[in-house]
Amino acid sequence: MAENRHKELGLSDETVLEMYETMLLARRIDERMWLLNRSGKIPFVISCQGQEAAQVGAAFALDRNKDYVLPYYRDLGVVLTFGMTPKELMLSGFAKAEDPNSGGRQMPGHFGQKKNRIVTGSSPVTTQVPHAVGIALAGKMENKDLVTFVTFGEGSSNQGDFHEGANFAGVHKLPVIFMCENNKYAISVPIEKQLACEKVSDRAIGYGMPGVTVDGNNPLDVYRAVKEAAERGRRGEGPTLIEAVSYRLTAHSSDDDDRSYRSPDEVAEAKTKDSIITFGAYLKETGIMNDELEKEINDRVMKIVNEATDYAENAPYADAEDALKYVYGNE
Ligand SMILES: Cc1ncc(C[n+]2csc(CCOP(=O)(O)OP(=O)(O)O)c2C)c(N)n1
Ligand SMILES: [Mg+2]
Repeated sequence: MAENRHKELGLSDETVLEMYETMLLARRIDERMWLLNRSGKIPFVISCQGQEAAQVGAAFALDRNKDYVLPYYRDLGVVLTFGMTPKELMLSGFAKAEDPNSGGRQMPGHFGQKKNRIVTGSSPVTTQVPHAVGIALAGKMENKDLVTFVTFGEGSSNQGDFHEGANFAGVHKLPVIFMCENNKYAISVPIEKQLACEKVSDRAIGYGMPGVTVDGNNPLDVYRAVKEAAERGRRGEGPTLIEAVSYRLTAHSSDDDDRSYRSPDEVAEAKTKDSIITFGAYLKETGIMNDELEKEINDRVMKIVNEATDYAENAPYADAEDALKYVYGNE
């Protein structure tokens, strides 16, 4: 990364440190969830590991008081930036009553929090895409200054929902940012077996919108692309497709064994490009962070993760009758 690239983007030293801390927080929450899963305490984990830079870089480029995010299951970095707390995420992991995402009734990764304009999604992949297009249409009809930001995996970019949503947004010039988090796999299927075109961003031309591919391990590259897309959307010029390329550093989920379809060497090679390491190195090269500050940040993050874990583990489960809530529109 070039020296002080963040300054060229108008980002202060404090803001890039905040980005780094959010990325690290997402990583440490995720790592804790795996430990809790493997010790039998939480039922399921689906990781953000390897995608934090794309998620946090993107979310920092949005307006956290106006814009709507429609995240997919890996987007810990997006929801943390938009105001969901580590405690709330742990409550979801432990499936406790206080979980704001579903009151403890959903699998983790189904993020939703009305007050922070994090729109809840469904388990079938890509359903969030037409939802994002619909919210952008509503915003346009009501003359609201908002953009919607929706993410999905590269495998999910083959679903009809993506193509229908992208086409509608292109035709009606809606302020939607489509961000594909290309982590090179859809469970066991590698990218070469998913797409016949070279890049996911190549698909944009078919829907009359710009398409860009950026390094998903570099939060500043993603920030710039999303910032430009948001400005374009606010000017009424329509949607943008961004492909953020990174790598999934964990198995697909806690129920998957990735050793059956990819080599440990490939994963080890990807780990050398891990954004937690490379962005940390950038902050050190530019003199913004030293070893002491790095330790201070890590200690602060671990304290937050420990407190969130203890709180959620000891929190009560929902009452059985709560299963009937939010089903018939009277709550
Ligand atoms: C419509 C639909 N088909 C299949 C699944 C099962 N499934 C869940 S995640 C996933 C892989 C998606 O891959 P990708 O879009 O690349 O996202 P990633 O998990 O790699 O981030 C599949 C096939 C599903 N949830 N919904
Ligand atoms: Mg994928």
